[in-house]
Amino acid sequence: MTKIRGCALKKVYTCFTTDIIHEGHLNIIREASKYGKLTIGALSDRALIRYNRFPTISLEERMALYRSIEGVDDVTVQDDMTYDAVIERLRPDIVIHGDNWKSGPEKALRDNCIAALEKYGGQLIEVGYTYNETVSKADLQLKEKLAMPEYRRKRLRQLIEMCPIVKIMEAHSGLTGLITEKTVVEKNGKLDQFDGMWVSSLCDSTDRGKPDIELVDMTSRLRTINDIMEVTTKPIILDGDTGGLTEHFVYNVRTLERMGVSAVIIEDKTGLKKNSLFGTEVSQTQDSIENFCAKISAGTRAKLTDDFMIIARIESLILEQGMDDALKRAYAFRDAGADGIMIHSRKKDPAEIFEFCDSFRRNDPKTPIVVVPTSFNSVTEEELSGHGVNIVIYANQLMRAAFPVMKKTAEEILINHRAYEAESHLMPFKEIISLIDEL
Ligand code: SPV
Ligand code: MG
Repeated sequence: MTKIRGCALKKVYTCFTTDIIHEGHLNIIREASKYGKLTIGALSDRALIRYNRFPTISLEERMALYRSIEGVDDVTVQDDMTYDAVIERLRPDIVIHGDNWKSGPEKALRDNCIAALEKYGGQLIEVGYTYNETVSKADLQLKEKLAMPEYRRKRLRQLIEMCPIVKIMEAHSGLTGLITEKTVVEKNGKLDQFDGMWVSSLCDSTDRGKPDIELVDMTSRLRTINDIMEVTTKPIILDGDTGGLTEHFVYNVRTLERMGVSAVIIEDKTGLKKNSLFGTEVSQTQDSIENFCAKISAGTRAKLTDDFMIIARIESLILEQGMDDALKRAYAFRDAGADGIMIHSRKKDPAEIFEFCDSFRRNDPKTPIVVVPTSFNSVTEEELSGHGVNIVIYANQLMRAAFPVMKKTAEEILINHRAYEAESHLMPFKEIISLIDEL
């Protein structure tokens, strides 16, 4: 306990994960100061990201904001979303928290907090969470801010700086965008979620019942992006196929950048593009280094911000042109202005991806590396990060997950002449629409 002017004041602690202060926070502070001397923990950027509260102001600004509130005695950094370390360090008599963490993934954080307090007889006090129109509006405004192009666009670069590996999930519609935006899991007391969305040419085409041969035009692709943007805040990487004609690519760079897309990945193929997962089973032509560099440079010149990234995708391993060719292209594309390199493979084993990354990283410690482990799917994010990968894209799993159940359901209804038998593997619509926000 802390002694001030002869009287014993209890040490009270609470953690804030917010960029704005509303009535709900003020209520917690009011309650907390009744018990003693209040320290607020400002959750670190890295932990905020996993907590679905992407920061719109810096940690220093958040700390200054918390410090300025009446009733706050001290502000410290809480590095991790779990409480044990900060509780051990500060040994507060009381931790104050809203009562909105008793169920769902956040319950693990509550359990962790209680266990840490129990070690020395500390106490958890939970105050009723303030649900009212002003608080909901403030939460919504913060979310809307994150959806604005200038915030969304730069978020990928910020994530690359902040995370050991950025995890991107495929989305091809508003609904799959919402799944990517909102899915949170708890494992070993930590929360986790995806960092952003990949708008795949394969899934965008397949969703329209079309082949993945650059047949779905940019106007349609932009509509998919817009559908996703309407309901999400996380950054978007567009699969830009070959980038098309350089003369068209520069206009598309401008459009994507203006919309708030964070990156476009273009692949070094020319002529009729086929999906890489076909490899050499179909005829595909790799572009020359010179031509592709010219396309990258033109795109780079067209960009208006440093936030937007043009990432060059190398198809040498897919087209069996060898590791040396892949590496030669990587350095050439980087020197032409590419903001990142995507290396692709359709081998089951990640060995050639590791070899590429290790060689590239020996000469270039910084340029972001992107991989798409569809074929080499046994590889873990930790292993990829250990070989210098910055972004992992799960390029088609949501679509492949939905398809078998849709097909089975259609067959069952046809066989049974009713929907009853299919019901057991269908989600009630009430549950699906719980994802959809109401204004
Ligand atoms: C896509 O998702 O459309 C891709 C990745 O380009 S792959 O299908 O692996 O080529
Ligand atoms: Mg594609």
